[in-house]
Amino acid sequence: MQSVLRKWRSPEKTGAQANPERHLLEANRNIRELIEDTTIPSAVRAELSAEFDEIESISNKLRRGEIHIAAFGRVGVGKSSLLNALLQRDAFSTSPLHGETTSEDRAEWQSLHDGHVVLIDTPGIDELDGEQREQLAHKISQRADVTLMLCESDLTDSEFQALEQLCTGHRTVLLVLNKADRYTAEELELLLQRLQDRCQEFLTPERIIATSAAPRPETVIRVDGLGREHEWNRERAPDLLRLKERLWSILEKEGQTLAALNAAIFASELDEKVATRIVAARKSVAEKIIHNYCIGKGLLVALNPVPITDLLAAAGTDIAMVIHLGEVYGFRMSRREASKLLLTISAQLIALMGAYWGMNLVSSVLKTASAGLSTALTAAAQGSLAWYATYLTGKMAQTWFSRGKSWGSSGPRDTARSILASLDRDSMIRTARDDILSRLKRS
Ligand SMILES: Nc1nc2c(ncn2[C@@H]2O[C@H](COP(=O)(O)OP(=O)(O)O)[C@@H](O)[C@H]2O)c(=O)[nH]1
Ligand SMILES: [Mg+2]
Repeated sequence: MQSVLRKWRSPEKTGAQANPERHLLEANRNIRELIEDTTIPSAVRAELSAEFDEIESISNKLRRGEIHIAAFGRVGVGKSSLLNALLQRDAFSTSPLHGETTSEDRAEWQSLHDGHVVLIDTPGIDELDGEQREQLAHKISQRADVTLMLCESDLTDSEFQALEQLCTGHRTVLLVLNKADRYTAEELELLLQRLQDRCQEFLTPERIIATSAAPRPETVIRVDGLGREHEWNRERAPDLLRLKERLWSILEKEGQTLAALNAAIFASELDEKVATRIVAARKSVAEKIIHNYCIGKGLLVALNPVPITDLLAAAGTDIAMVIHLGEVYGFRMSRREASKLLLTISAQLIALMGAYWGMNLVSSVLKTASAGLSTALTAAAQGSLAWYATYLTGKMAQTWFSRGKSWGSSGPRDTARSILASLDRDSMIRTARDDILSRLKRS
């Protein structure tokens, strides 16, 4: 299978800036290849259907030339207010009391020469528990081209964690200290300094910006000609100048590149996810196949006993098993190739187990048999050895396929050693014997 072996590299930002079209094309091609890859097991596809849908919508977003800016943060920090202030209209509902925004909400902001900017409002992160919050943070950072993480004072621990997580995804994140109107100039400077210090590992200072999305009216006192004081409230306009400047410089410089880059990162993350699931799915299918051949061979030998040493030699069923396992890993094997592989495998197993196989194992398995001296038991004992030998052979072959038709750096001997070491031989043989016995009784 191609996409497991082919490893997509996450595009570097600098590279993407140099050639956005190429990244866009690459992202789209990777997405298509992934969607059309017929070797992806249907179970894996079903499990990842949400991601495949997401990829589809990202690809539509790219086609429409949309850039998404999302506001993110605790309830009441002013996310909806900030987006409204950018839009200069009340597109998102705001509330002084509690989270007014319960789901993702969007509004179109401005047009760019090659697309337009969409603002996205999100529910407050503190309304959800830790795991959900993390998932939401991840989901938003996956989709949005620019994330505005809002706060209204120094960061709480959970805000800090959420921000750190957002920033690890290579995405563009701005930390916005909103409600700046509530602080004096000195307090604001100290707060910004504190945020810069705390976040220096993952945010440069120019990515931390103070705003007043919906400043409270200020109280003004005027003394008239008679020395009397007059007090009144003066409305204040939102202060978003620095944020707007920063956003526009990002959008102008990176614009569609940002969108293409994010799509590419998403596609490569999805590819990795699919690859991991495919590895797991293949493994479980391979296990089932090996198990079926074990039973088949075990019964065959139980019914037609052969000399024990022959159990380790390649036989027709083993060739079929190897070819079958190869298919699971996307390799088409000829009988000749399969026989050659089996020769290597049996050589390793004989070398490692020969002596033991000859004496201890046989007597230990036959121990129970000799007590009853029942032919069925003796046959089952032989069959269970065949079962075990087939299992080892299958495991060896599976390992070879899973490493891309290679023994890797360790070689076949070490591979056989570590497989043997990982198995509880006696209990496997007992299980095999019971299984064979019960099937023999049934037939
Ligand atoms: N003083 C002050 N209050 C603000 C500012 N921005 C928003 N608010 C108030 O904070 C409250 C919550 O705002 P909202 O936008 O609903 O927060 P959200 O839950 O993050 O969307 C509202 O009462 C807003 O008027 C600001 O810059 N300064
Ligand atoms: Mg809101």
